[in-house]
Amino acid sequence: MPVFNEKKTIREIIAKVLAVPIEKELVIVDDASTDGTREILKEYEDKEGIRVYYHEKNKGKSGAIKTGIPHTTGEIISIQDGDLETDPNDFILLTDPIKKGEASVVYGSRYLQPKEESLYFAYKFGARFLSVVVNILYCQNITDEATCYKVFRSDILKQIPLEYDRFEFCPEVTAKVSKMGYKIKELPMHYYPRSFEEGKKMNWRDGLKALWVLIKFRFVN
Ligand SMILES: Nc1nc2c(ncn2[C@@H]2O[C@H](COP(=O)(O)OP(=O)(O)OP(=O)(O)O)[C@@H](O)[C@H]2O)c(=O)[nH]1
Ligand SMILES: [Mg+2]
Repeated sequence: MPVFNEKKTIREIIAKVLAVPIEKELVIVDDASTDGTREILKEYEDKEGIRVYYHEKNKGKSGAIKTGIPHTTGEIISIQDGDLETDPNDFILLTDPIKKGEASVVYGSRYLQPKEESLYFAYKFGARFLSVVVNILYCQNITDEATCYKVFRSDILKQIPLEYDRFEFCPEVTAKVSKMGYKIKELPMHYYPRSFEEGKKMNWRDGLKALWVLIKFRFVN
């Protein structure tokens, strides 16, 4: 769980993750939060099943994920954001194909659920457009490249050298698992989008950067 300034939601999302009836550990990386999140996380340091790590300087979502990955011990790794946009109960469905050996990489898609929701048109358009780019450049068949529910067999994720630090985790990991030859399986996930007022921080520049990263890794190793 990469976390940056999520004091309003951090307690609730941790409780929700812990309540999911599957065997798990929660590795939290605080990305040098300045809003009091860090102080809240201190309370969780000794709690069973949770480990907390802290960045001294803010790096970005990918940077926090990179710090967390080597500290995981399970057979499956999923990213979980520190906000309340997702429902951790979806992990039951999303981990199932990996447990059964039917897939190695599973993405939750916000666009495969019957009640599709996205607060801002530009985000939806951007996510769909980036998915089409992935499908063309990397021969995948996905609808939601930017989803935060990306679930991996952990040996695969641990092999991937991640270069970027900010929001490039999604395009970089998608490009790299594709180049390793893995077919991404998509399943529906719940999604409760938050607004900028509620703390959303991504913007159109992150979308352009994602496009650039997808094109770059198609042609460069
Ligand atoms: N914006 C931002 N988020 C960070 C950073 N470091 C870690 N994060 C965490 O990364 C996650 C995603 O950030 P969000 O701002 O929710 O981004 P989003 O627009 O919902 O995009 P998604 O990645 O699709 O969830 C959250 O859990 C953040 O707390 C950082 O430096 N900036
Ligand atoms: Mg979010």
